[in-house]
Amino acid sequence: MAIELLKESITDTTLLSIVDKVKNEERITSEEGIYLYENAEVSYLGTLANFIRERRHGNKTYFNKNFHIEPTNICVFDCKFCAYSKFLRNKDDFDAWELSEEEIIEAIKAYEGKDITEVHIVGGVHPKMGLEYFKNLISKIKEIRPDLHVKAFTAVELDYMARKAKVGYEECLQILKDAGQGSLPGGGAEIFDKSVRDQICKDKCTGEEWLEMHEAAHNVGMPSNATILYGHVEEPKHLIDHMNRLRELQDKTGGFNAFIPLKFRNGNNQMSHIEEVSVVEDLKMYAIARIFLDNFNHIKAYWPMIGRKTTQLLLSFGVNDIDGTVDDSTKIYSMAGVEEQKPVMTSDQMVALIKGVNRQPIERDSVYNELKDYSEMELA
Ligand code: V47
Ligand code: SF4
Repeated sequence: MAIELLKESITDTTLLSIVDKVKNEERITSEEGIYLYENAEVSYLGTLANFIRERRHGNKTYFNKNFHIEPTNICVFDCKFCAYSKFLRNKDDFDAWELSEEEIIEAIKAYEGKDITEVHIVGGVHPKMGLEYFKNLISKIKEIRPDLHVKAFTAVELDYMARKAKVGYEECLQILKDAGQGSLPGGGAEIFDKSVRDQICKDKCTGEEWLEMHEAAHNVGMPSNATILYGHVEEPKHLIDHMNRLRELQDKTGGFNAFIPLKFRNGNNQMSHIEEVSVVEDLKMYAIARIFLDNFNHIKAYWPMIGRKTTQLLLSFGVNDIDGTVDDSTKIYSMAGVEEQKPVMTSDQMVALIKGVNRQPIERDSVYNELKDYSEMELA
């Protein structure tokens, strides 16, 4: 077994004891997590992460059929890493948009008859689009497509909505849930540590508020995802602190579905002077996430962001989910410099990507019920 061979090839006692912990399904500590970032080579991390991935999921690799709607790219906040920062854009810019309710409904209707299972709604934090607007919007979407799972709004958008409507987090979420919202995406988390947040996104909700919002969502019965933004000014201790806080909340609520590392991209933002990290750092980030987050069932690579080739590699570094077919109106990544300018993959292409590295493609719904096994599907 690869993990036994790994033990034979290393002498470092801390790394050896981490192998034993992983084998025995024991949790690693934060100190050990930092030690991995600073001392473990990528093949060691890959072997351990892949061992955990295959113990949990075998070869199964999940994807879903979804599309994105981004109501606006106007934002009241100034995140230094984001092309939508209020310092870079205002509503009169030629490329600013704010979709009306009718336009969003039209976008939903355009998918009528297509076997899409999820719509992901997320965007800039617009000063005028509030709780009432989004409650009505979700109700209308569900009237047209009762079958569609609505995954919507980062904790940052929700925090702003709740404050403006002068309601508590749970009340805000209950209103949206009653309107038909199914879950929360994981955005807005960035890095929870205050000293990093002060440098990269000082004026939006704090790390503590992000966690509080997700706890409230789990309390009202809405599952959620969690993200981390890596590869900028943070250090290993901040990455581990971030994941540790998530691990603690997951122990308490069990409400997280997936963890999604997001690589910082340096196009069109106020941190463009920072060089993007290499693919080796990507592999390390995902592998350590898989090793550290022992109570998260799924580690997801968001392929429009990280690219198709790295996504294939990551399927051997802890990742078991690659998100959706993503017929995408999201510009947040294309503006930040990612290669995928209009990220769409058909389910055939998703299947080919997964089969290309000898994994088993499984279509899932938004809460990870298996819908279809594509193993036997002949590729065109
Ligand atoms: O919070 C913005 C990120 C996030 C940049 O839950 C950037 O299934 C890198 O969270 N470089 C929003 N990242 C998107 C998000 C998401 C995406 C896909 C799936 C799910 C899910 C959630 O986008 C923001 C921020 O961290 N972001 N600008 C940038 N330059
Ligand atoms: Fe606004 Fe979100 Fe971009 Fe921050 S990351 S500027 S909150 S859209």
